[in-house]
This record gives sequence, structure tokens and C-alpha cells, in this order.
Amino acid sequence: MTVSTETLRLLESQAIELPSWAFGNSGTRFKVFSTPGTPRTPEEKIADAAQVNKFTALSPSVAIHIPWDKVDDYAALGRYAEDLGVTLGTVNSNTFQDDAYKFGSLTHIDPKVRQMAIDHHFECIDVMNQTGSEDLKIWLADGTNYPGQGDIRGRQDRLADSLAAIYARLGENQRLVLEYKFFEPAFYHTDVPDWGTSYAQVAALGDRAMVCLDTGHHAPGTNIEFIVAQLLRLGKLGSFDFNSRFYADDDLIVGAADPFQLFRILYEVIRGGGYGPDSTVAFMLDQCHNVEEKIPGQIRSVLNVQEMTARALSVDRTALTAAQEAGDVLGANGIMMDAFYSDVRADLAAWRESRGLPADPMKAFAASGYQAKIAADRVGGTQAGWGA
Ligand code: AOS
Ligand code: ZN
Ligand code: ZN
Repeated sequence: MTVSTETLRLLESQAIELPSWAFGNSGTRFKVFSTPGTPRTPEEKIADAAQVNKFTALSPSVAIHIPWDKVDDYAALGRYAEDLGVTLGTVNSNTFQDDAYKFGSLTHIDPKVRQMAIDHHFECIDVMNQTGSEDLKIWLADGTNYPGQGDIRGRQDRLADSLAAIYARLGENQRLVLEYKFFEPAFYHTDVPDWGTSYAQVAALGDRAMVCLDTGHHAPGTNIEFIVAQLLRLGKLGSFDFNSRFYADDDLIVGAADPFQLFRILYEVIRGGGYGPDSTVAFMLDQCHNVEEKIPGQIRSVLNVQEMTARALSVDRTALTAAQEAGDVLGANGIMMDAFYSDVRADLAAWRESRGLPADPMKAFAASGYQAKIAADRVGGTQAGWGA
């Protein structure tokens, strides 16, 4: 047995939130391919997300996006989700698709546009009050394309004021998580480009404002696990958007591009107290499945996180500390690599079966007939996709 009983016990409570938009069509600026069975409504996205949880018991909540998941009755949407065994999680705002936001949203020079963006976040908080969601996640497309286009400092000051207005509206059990991204859609400067800016902005707001770390939002070669360690040390790591990248913000399946990096990140999460029932760090996926099937894409993703968490939990930390203290460079590195290279798949399959789950959730989903059923049932209407 490669995986210890203690590791299995710690894996029991693992929860990875799914993004509703992962079930809609997405693509690049060149083409968005449609797939038979793609959801047309928020309810259908939630039904698909519930399938992932049904076969893995790993994803008990679904993040929604306003306005993409706009409905008349959010309490009813929450009940619909609960009937399918999941809850509604993080509410994601959107200030990147209105013409008014061409030159910014929360940073805009025009107070009317800024207020429009602030009001949108108030609307998101109203949704949270109805769904019981605890996290408001803000990712901003704000930035400029050319030196001199905007006053970088002034934009930062306006951002602080806008965020303060939003933060003041949050309920006692609600948090604001601010995501950073180094470029795209803006190509010269972005208003929240890095963890330091996000940290500075949320630190000024208060205890319930945290940083969201999207693993795809860093320059190549960035040591992401160092950022994880630092944010945990500062008590400001609120959530993860997991995905993987080869080039830019690829939003590919987590662990697909660099499994070793995922291992190193999860090791620092565990080391820093960011894993387990007492932790307030939210694990989320932020992915888009352009060419692969979406539900199996999400199943593969949560399994990748589970497998890599098992490996990271398997690091012999006592031996590692001893090796570090003794200055045993290769010994310490060997302990990390032993855990990384341990194949946990057979043990996890047996453990799943012992909990009444399929040993191989990918295979079980494929055999379930769900994909064929939604392809046959979901005719007419407009398929959901990036931007709708
Ligand atoms: C954008 O690049 C970010 O990763 C966002 O977290 C997210 O993909 C978008 O806001 C959809 O909600
Ligand atoms: Zn993200
Ligand atoms: Zn992104």
C-alpha cells in the first residue's frame, strides 16, 4: 500500500468547486466549437456539475457567474442544486463584457462607469444573500494597452475606493476574493497584475478580503508555490482557481501541463495549513474545455487534484525537516521526489470502491449513458458559452 490510512482520512473531506462556465462551450478567438448536449440554462450546467460529484464525491459545490447564470429566483436555483446533491458556491462578477467598460470598470476615470461596476457587485452580493454563497470573486479585465494611455497610479487609487464600497456591502459571513492576472485582455499594464497588488488592495480592506490565486495567471517560470507559501504565511490566501497552462491563460485541465508544479503547490498548501477542514482556503477549478468533452474533462481534473494531494500528503515531513536541518541537500530533495513519483492510483481506486464510489469514475461516467441522454434531450435553445 502506497497511500497511508492517515492520508486517506485527510482526503475524505477534500472539496473542489466547479465553475459553471466549464460546462458551456468555449474556444479561442478563432473558433468556438459546439458540442451536442451542451447546457442551455444555468440549471443544465448545475445538473452536469452534479454528475462530476456523483462519480467522484469531490465537487459538492458549483461556482456561478453573473450575468451568465442569471435567473429570476436564485433561492429556487439553490434548491434545484441541493436536490441534485450540490450547493451553489462562489459568485463571480463580470465587468468585462459591457461596452461601458472599454477603458476600465472599478478603475474607470468616469464616476458613472465606476458606479455602474460597483452596482454590479452589489447585485452579486444580493445573489449571494439568496444562495447562501460566502465568496464574491472579482477578476478585473481593467488595464491599458499603451504607455501613457492611463494614469496607472490614479487607477490604483480609484480601484481602492471602488473595492472599499463593495467590501462595505458584504455580510458578516461573506468574503471578497480578488484575483490577479499579469496580462490579457490588457497588454501593456493590468490593474491587478500580481499577488502583491492583490495583497496590497485586500489588506487595506480588512480581514474578509483575500487573494485568489489562479495558477494560469503568472509569467512562465514563476515559482507559484513560493507565492502560496507567502500568502498563507500572511493569512491572505483565500482561494485557488486551478487549471494549467503551456503558454498563457490556457485554462487547460489542472495537472495536465505540469503535474510536478501541481505537486509542489499542493505540498506548500498542506505545509502552510491551507488544507483540511480547519482551512479557509477554497479550492476551485477555472477551466474551459474547448475540444474535449466537458463533464469527463471536469472529472479528470478533480481526480488529478485528488491524486496529487495524496502524493503531497505522503511527503515524510519529519524526515524532510531532519534532512533540511542537517543540510542534506540531496536527501531532502530525494524525500520530495519519492512522494512525487509514488503512484497512488491503485490505492485510491480501491479506497473509492470501499466508499461506494466507482473505482474508475471516468469509465463509470462513460458507461452511465448520461452524455448520450443529454445529447438527445437538449435540442433547441441556445447552448451556453463564454459570454452567455
Ligand atoms: C480570467 O482570466 C479569470 O481566470 C477569471 O477567473 C475567470 O476565468 C472569468 O472571470 C470567468 O468567470
Ligand atoms: Zn480565474
Ligand atoms: Zn484566467
